[in-house]
Amino acid sequence: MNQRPQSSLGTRALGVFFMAAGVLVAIGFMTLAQRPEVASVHGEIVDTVLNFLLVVVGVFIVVGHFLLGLWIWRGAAQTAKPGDGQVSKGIEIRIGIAVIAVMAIVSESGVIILGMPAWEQLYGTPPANALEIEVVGKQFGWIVRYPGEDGKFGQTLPELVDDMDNPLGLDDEDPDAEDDIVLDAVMHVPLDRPVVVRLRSHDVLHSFSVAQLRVKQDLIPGLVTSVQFVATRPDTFEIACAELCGLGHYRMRGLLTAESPDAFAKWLSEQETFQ
Ligand SMILES: [Cu+2]
Repeated sequence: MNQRPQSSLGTRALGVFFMAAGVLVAIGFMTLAQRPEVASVHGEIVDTVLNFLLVVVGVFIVVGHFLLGLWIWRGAAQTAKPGDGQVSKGIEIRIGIAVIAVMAIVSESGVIILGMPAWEQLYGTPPANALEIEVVGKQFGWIVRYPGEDGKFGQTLPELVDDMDNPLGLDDEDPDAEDDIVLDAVMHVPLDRPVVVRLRSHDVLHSFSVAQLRVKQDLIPGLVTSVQFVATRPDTFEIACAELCGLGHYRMRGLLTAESPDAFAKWLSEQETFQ
């Protein structure tokens, strides 16, 4: 029995370790780096969902670690008697299942209830006044296309793709293509107007990401995906690729400028059309 004090000390140290881990996690949550200032309507909701998740999961982790440490500490002071474990095992399992169920229901239902309005804004039916812009990802850059005055995107053909002269492979026999505006990694959007970005990829998976707009949408080869937003803050933001897409992934960047409708109209009128 002369080994007991030592093992009890070790167990208590383990208890303190878990409680300290809980405290450190709590400090980590409170000193988290701030997200960039939000610049879209749905972005406010996205932030609410993120904050909700951080608080709920944070409380689970901190309280969980603290209780674990406390039980280890108290267990170290007790001597196990034969049969102790079996008596309470059934109750322990039931309590465990109940706790897991409550944690899952609270966190999941909170995310769904808070997040549905943002989902509707990001992926719902676009309003009639929405501005449609196409963004095509390729290794390693972004090609941005506006439909021009006719509001229609011209046809593109893979065999016409030419990195220098016709990066999208626009069909010069299609009248809809004549006034299309094709730009290299530069995008402007008007403030307070819904923008639909339709996304295509020329090669592998990419992801169109603008942190301030709280927008991140994958581009999938062979599919057209889309995402919508309403910009609320005038500024120029970085478009980043958020999907590791090859050795040049890090330099797959673009610039998105959100500006007043007048400034946007002026800028658009200054851009060169396809023909
Ligand atoms: Cu990429």
